[in-house]
Amino acid sequence: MEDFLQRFSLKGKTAWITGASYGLGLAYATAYAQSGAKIVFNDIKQELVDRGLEEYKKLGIDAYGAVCDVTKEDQVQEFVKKAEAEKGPIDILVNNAGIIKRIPMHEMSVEDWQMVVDIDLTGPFICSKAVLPGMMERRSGKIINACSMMSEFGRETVSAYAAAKGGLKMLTRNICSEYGQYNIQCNAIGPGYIATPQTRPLREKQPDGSMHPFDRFIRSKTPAQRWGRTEDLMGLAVFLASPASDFINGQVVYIDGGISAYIGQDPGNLDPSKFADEIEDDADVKKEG
Ligand code: NAP
Ligand code: GCO
Repeated sequence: MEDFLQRFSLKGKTAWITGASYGLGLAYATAYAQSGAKIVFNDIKQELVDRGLEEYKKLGIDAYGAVCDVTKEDQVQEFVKKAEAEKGPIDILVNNAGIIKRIPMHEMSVEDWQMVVDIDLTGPFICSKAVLPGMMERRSGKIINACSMMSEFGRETVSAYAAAKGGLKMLTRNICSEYGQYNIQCNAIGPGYIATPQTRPLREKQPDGSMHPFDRFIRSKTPAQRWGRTEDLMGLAVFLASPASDFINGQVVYIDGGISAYIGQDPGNLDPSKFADEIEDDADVKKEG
């Protein structure tokens, strides 16, 4: 029998992670590079791509990066053509790019709703459609979608995001159903609450120095009583991109510190002195609330 651990290797593969200048995308790309893959990534503006290239260079990763808006099919098709010319056929796609808008639904504009759905749901459709023909021809491919707790649960102010991430769960299942016959696996990572720029507004200290109410709330719902760290997700990302997961298809794998299994406790019972330290990368990246 082959060396079992080789099944977790990405040696000789090319991985495209969308929106990977920082945050979870940067973590996935770093894990993939350290597992042997070549890296291509896009982001929405040149300054982010430049930031990403700088980060990858510091990590010793020779990545290809370019500006590409995942909601624009012409930009995506052009990106794939150039990226594959640089780094070879794309074997692994991680539909990571995403945004959230936290606005009460009755106050949310159609434009804001549409922007979230376009990026978080239509973007993965457009990017997956761009790489599927090559994967079908080679009879091999991995598509990994960025689902969320909001693929299963709702909460106030995130209607567009929850609808998009719920839809992304079903798109994951449908790509599995339609392309499994070509040895293409489509699964999703379902992170809990992870310390990145996207969630920083939910953790920031109050003007009086006290904990953000949501910070206290989410720790009372997490058995580990801590936010996730980007490195907590790297192992699962590599597993779902590797031959070791070839018989897993159409699944959302939740990596949430136990939130989805736990009814939670009274936030007032928490003892902040017992909290594990938060490690938040990308502190220079600012995000709206
Ligand atoms: P993030 O910090 O906001 O990073 C998302 C990246 O995608 C940013 O670089 C962003 O650029 C880029 N992007 C946005 N719109 C784009 C577009 N149209 N085309 C190309 N790139 C675009 O998010 P994150 O926390 O790393 O999360 C990454 C993914 O995981 C997202 O899909 C998110 O919904 C999902 N997720 C996150 C968590 C969490 O707790 N952090 C949990 C579950 C799921 P800008 O800087 O311009 O926005
Ligand atoms: C929010 C958060 C969440 C996380 C993540 C949870 O406002 O509730 O931003 O949506 O980003 O999706 O899994």
